Amino acid sequence: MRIGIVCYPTFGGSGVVATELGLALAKRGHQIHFITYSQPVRLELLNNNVHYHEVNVPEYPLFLYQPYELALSSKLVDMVKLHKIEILHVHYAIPHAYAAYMAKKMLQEEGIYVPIVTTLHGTDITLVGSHPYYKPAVTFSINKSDAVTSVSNSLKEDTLRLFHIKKEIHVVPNFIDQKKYKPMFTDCQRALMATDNEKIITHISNFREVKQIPDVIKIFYNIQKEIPAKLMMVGEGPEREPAERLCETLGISDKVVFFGNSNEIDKILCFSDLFLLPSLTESFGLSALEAMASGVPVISSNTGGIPEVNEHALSGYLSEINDVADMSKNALHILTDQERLNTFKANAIKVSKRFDINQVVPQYEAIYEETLKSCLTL
Ligand code: GMT
Repeated sequence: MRIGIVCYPTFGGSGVVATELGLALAKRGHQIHFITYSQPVRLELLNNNVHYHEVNVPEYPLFLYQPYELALSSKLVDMVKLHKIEILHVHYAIPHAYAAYMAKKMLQEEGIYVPIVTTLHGTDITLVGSHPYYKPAVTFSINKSDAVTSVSNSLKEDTLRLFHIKKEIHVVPNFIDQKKYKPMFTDCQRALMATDNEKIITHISNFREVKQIPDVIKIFYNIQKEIPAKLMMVGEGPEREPAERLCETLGISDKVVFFGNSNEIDKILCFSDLFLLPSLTESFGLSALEAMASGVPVISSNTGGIPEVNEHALSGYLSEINDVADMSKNALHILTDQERLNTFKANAIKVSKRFDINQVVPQYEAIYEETLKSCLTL
């Protein structure tokens, strides 16, 4: 199949999933066209079947807001025609599903029919999309998609609760390429970050309020009072600076490393002992799954889709949102007994295998085939 993929190319789960999906589909013989405003961060282009097309938005002083949707829909029209793209898979409703619908209508005028598959990732529904300013457009774009998928049952329920949706929503969970996250304990350079007796705790996110960064710091503060430990903070966002200040106030700055955004997530996870994800909401929690696949147990909140990923008392522990005391207690329970830690590490890998790429990618292929078939019969 010739498939066009639209996503956010920056650091962030939806872009990562879209990129990994495109690469996996390319390996399975499909021709993939990424259509985005910059090259997705995890996109390796050394493959005959992978193409990247940049959407340019010419600046014009008259516009207070440059019209990205317009540029994207025009680019989609051009790319569908030029590369004979058969189906468009857009990740994130805003504004991708909206722009794809416009492209579809423009193409129809020329007798070309290209169906749209929209994947909902979470923030497009729970945090941004349900705002009254966006809601009518998001509802419309979802209902006008030819197929809709969501990354967890929880997100499907949220979507049906928050919007008036007439389409069926297929749950296709996020996935992991086990090969990429296979623990490589021999060369993971743990010694660079901590001494042998120190435990390494890690958090990876975009440092937005929803991630509850102060909770991450407080949990670590409680851990390091009891056992030697270091905290690895990976990512960028508005909560980073306040977090650095909080570490200073608590007197733990020398035990916390702020990496900023990193393309070496697998290496960082390789030397981690525990992953913290105390979010307010999370449709799935891809970073938790990536940690688990690397053999890192997860201490998380029990919100949204996280319980579908992190299994309580097996791959880690779940607590109520903001229950720092419970999360700290659970973290110490895992970390203070090496045998128990090893069991949790092994179980984290086992649970992550439920989301193996080879089980999930065929689900998307089936949806593409089904959508193309039903569109042909229209
Ligand atoms: O919140 C983020 O980390 C970014 C956001 C995004 O749009 O990339 O992540 C959302 O999609 C990910 C991939 O499906 C999910 O794993 C995240 O849970 C989800 N974030 C939220 O729901 C807050």
